Amino acid sequence: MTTLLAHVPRVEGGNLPALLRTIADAGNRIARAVARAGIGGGGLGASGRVNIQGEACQKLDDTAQDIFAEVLSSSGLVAVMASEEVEQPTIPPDGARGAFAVSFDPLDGSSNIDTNISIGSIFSVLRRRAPAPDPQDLLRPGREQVAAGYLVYGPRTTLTYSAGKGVHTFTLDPDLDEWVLTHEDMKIPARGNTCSTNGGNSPWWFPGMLKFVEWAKTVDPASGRPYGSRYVGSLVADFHRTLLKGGIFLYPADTKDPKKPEGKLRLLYECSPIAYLAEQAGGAASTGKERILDIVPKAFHQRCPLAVGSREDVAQYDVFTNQLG
Ligand code: AHM
Ligand code: MG
Repeated sequence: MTTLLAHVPRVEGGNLPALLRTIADAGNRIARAVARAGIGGGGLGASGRVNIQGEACQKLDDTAQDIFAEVLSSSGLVAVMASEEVEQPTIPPDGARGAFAVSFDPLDGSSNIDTNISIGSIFSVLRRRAPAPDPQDLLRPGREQVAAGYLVYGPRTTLTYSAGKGVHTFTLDPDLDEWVLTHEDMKIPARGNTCSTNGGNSPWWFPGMLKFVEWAKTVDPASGRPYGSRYVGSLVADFHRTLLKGGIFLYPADTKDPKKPEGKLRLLYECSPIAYLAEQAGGAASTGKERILDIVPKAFHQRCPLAVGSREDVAQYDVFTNQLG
């Protein structure tokens, strides 16, 4: 059996297989917490904490954050880490030994937690560049990632990762408590027939986005339109479907909230790792104007418009946004 440790390629200067194994262990623990939530009256609902984004945190957000922070801090592999749930990046006690700068969203799709819909964790890995652990090391374009991936806590617990040599998925065997390689060298179809977006935001969309969704709904059998509509509201689940079946996921910039002119999703630990996986699978990821992986981050919790999936669908979206804004 191919183990995760044996499957992850080595990189110079740091033990990447061990880091991925550490993240998989965190995912295994979070999956158990997710599966047990509600039993005995605990685990579900809001924790009372409000995060840096002004969002009400769920109890499982806090649990997942604690697990990720604990395993990464004690791994000896991490120099600095940023989380959706923590305002400033943190440096583990032995960060000076760490070869990697890691950004993560410990529990993505929080609004779905209480309804037993698939949720997950997302991570992005950069090589440490600074001589000493330095939060600024995290503010580098996504094309510099040495690995990225996500876990899905759904009907199955899966870990999908890339370390620059394709995209692969391991599935947790609950009987053996082992990660089993189930999908190797995954490729996104060049074109799909699904459009995934929160249509409730359409009153605030820009003309290019409105045009694309109208295009996707237009009857044109020759090009497989109209596209079907699928939207879970958990990025990990929506992207995983897109990876397997093709199509496009969109969370565009809009005018809904002047405090969020770039849409909702965050660059460091949502858009950038998902874009890396998409490109590794032969797909594309764009803001509508530029490649996600070329954006140089200015802030740890920076937001970013995202169009990701089949390369021909993303290219069509880029055409409309460049023409119409
Ligand atoms: P979260 O990290 O707080 O859960 O927020 C990110 C999630 C994504 O998983 C998903 O794509 C998006 O928010 C859904 O947002 P909306 O409810 O506005 O459609
Ligand atoms: Mg998220």
